[in-house]
Amino acid sequence: MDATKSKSLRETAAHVRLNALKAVVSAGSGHIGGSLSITDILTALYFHQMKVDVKNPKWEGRDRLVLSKGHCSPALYGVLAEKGFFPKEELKDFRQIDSRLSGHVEISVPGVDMSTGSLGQGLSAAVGMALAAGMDKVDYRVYAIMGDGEIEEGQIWEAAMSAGHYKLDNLVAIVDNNNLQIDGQITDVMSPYPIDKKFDSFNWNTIVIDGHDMDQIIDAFDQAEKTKGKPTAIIAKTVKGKGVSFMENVAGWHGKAPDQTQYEAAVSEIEAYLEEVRG
Ligand SMILES: Cc1ncc(C[n+]2csc(CCOP(=O)(O)OP(=O)(O)O)c2C)c(N)n1
Ligand SMILES: [Mg+2]
Repeated sequence: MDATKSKSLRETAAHVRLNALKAVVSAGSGHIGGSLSITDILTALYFHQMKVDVKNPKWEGRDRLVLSKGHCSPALYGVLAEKGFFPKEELKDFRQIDSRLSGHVEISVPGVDMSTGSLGQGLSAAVGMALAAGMDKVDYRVYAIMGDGEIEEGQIWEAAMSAGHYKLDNLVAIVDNNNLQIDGQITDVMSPYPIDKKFDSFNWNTIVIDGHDMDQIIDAFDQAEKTKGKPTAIIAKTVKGKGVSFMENVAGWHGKAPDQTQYEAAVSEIEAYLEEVRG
């Protein structure tokens, strides 16, 4: 990928981080840690990889995304608003009683392909969509993002088995490997390691990347597209809370909103980063 494109994606990701923070601080609640760990991946998907049409969100030929870790709606709503699926001003109404932007991801929001929030189910939905593409003879790709704690759920592995069995090469699963779940380190709760070998054994193509490096993210999507006869699993090594130093790798920021002072500190840090990227 050329340097200008990579720079522009990094700038966009910073704006998406600001959007996610805005939503969570306005609501006074929400899942910011795991939102910041997938922001770079979501930005690469919506601003580079996926075929979507903001004017026609339900276009049959669009690529689909299932955010299986549906508690991270601030990141998905943040990227969809940045892309223009709905006005950015709506983010301040996140989690309000009359808002369509609820705490977990809802299909009623323009640009959303699947309602999620009950962990463990999203990959099964994505497998169904990927199978449907073949049956309907429509050429689209399906992306599913799961948490590394989430993959402790058994249903994920039934879905993995069926995707391997049906050779769903239009399906890409991304594991947000931030090493933390709600109660702490994934290795202390129920280790899913080695994640790549598990997908490999279900007949998947597996790629391990740094989930904050735009070039590696885009490269992995390219490799997935070139892989025939197998689905691809991208194990993305990430940092929970990425981009806001005091939130990084701290389990306590899983589902907590910053107060006003913390919010302002987070915004200044991201704005300083933006300046740095712009040069
Ligand atoms: C079936 C189900 N069980 C429990 C929860 C509550 N819950 C929400 S987030 C979370 C932790 C998920 O950890 P991980 O998948 O690693 O997410 P991330 O680190 O990306 O936030 C839990 C247990 C849920 N949403 N669904
Ligand atoms: Mg996690």
